[in-house]
Formats: sequence, structure tokens, C-alpha cells
Amino acid sequence: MQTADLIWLNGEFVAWEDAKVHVLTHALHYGTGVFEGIRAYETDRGTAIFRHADHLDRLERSARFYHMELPYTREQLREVTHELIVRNNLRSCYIRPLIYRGYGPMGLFPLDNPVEAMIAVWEWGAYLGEDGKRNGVRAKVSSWRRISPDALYPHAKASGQYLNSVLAKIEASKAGYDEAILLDHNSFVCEGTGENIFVVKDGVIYTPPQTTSILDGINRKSVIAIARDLGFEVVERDIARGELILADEVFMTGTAAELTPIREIDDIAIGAPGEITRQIQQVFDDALCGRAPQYAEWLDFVEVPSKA
Ligand code: PPE
Repeated sequence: MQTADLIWLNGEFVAWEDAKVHVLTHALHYGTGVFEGIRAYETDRGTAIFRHADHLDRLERSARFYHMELPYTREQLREVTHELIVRNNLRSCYIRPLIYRGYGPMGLFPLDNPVEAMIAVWEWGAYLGEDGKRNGVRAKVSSWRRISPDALYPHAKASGQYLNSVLAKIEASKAGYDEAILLDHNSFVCEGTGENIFVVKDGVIYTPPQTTSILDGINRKSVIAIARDLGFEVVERDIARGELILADEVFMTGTAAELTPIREIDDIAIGAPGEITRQIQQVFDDALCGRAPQYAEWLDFVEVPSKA
């Protein structure tokens, strides 16, 4: 991975290679952490963090599910993120805040362990490849179901929950696909390992509703808003597996993956990225990079990094 100079750890800026934890850190054993994936883009007016406030809100909500209180206010986390980007001299980057149960008593009762915080930033290119973003990726419906709401909170972005995505990702990758699509506990289409999913049929855009165990993606929300502003009908409803194959266009959204079209599912061609996918992707990219004034409110501008 592309490293940076500094990581923010529990209130201090430390060298990348010194950002360490004790091996008995609670989260390392039991997955008791919550995190965010955020991106900052270079715009004409400097570096801007996309929907920063929404990500910090979700971080706080994820922490609540697991009985953690953020050890810093959202405003403090926002400000140190700005400082971290500036001090690392980055113009665009991925931002990874993690709130986790630290070193303390072992065992599953976590509430006596300290709640710690870190933020890392680094340059991260196209998650499913530049070619994937342009020409679409090949996906496989996973044999693994998305975590069900009676076992965990699918709405939380919590570290331990990602073992589900890890299994699906390994399976898809070993079978030669770029990404997995997970069904939910009712066999409806849910999402990718780290992306929400959209299906286009006869000019209408469909995406699974929040009741389908999805993570409520911030890019999902952005793309729904953009699509509606472009005049498309967007319907949130259950999607049967077969509808993926019947679709005219399929695409995924996520912070890391941005908007990535899917060109093939389970070895059946969906086709090259379609007209509607393209149109939305264009406006979405413009919004991320500050070229869409109608979405300027989504940008949290960072002080321009000095070249000194
Ligand atoms: N579902 C899951 C399971 C998920 O992890 C993500 C983000 C999304 C949907 C889309 O959410 P949003 O980014 O708010 O639109 N996945 C993050 C983690 C990726 C990783 O490999 O780590 C991300 O995209 O940052």
C-alpha cells in the first residue's frame, strides 16, 4: 500500500511506522471496533472531503450499536482529519478513522476496556481497478449470505462484521471474479463486499431497501439523489437474484469503489456499461471532484496543503 508520513492515534500525530497497539487489544481479538471509509478529492478550490459530516455521523451511530462513546467529538475528529491531510501533504486520499476497544481485560465483556481512536490517510487508487471503473467488473453471487439482522446490526460499520465480506471476497477472487454479490437472509440481492448495488431495467433504477441488511451507503444516497435530479425514477425494493441477469445495467457504489459498473454476473454478460450508468457516473464524478455546483454542500474543504 501507499504509505503516508503521519497517523493520528489517540490525540497525537505519530510516524506511520510507530502507530502501534498492544497485541491484547480487545478489537484485535473480538472485532470490537467501528470504522469509516471516506475519500478526499482534489478540486479547483483545493482538497475537499466528500460528505465528511455524514461519515462522522455514521461512525457515531456505529459506535452506539456497540455501546461505545466516541472519545472525541465529531468536530474534533473533523479538525484532526483536516490537519492530518495537510501535514501529510496529500491532495487526494482515502481516510480511515477507527474507534476501537483497546488493551484491558480479556474476555467478551468489553465495557471496561478503553475506547481508542485512530485516523489514517493514504493515497488509494480505483478499488476495483481503473479498467473496472471504465469497462465494468465481473461479479459472482456469493455462497455466503450477508450477515442477518438477527445476528448482528447490518447497519453498523463494525470491524468484526467484515469477516462476512472477507469470506465472500476470498471465494469470489479464488474463483476468478472481481467482486462478490451477497444475498440477504431472505435470498434477495443485498450488496457487494464493500459496495451497494443498483439494477437498471427499462429506464427505472432499483436498489435494495434498508430493511435488506445493507449498509446504508453514503454514496448510495448520493447516487439516488443524483439519479432523481437527472429525472430517473429510483425504486427501493427487494430484488430477486434473477433480476440481476434480466437487468439492462448493473452498478455498484461505495467510497472505495466509487461508481463501478458490473458487466458480467455468474458468467452471464450484462453488457458494457450502459447509458444510464454512464450518465450517473459522470455527474457523480463531477460531484466528488467539486465540478457540480448543485452538490457543493457535500464538500468539506481542507486548507490547501503547503508544498514546503
Ligand atoms: N456496503 C458495505 C458492506 C461497505 O463496506 C461499504 C463501504 C458500502 C456498502 C458502501 O458505503 P459507502 O462507502 O458509505 O457508500 N465500504 C468501505 C470499505 C472498503 C474496504 O475495503 O475497506 C469503503 O468503501 O470505504
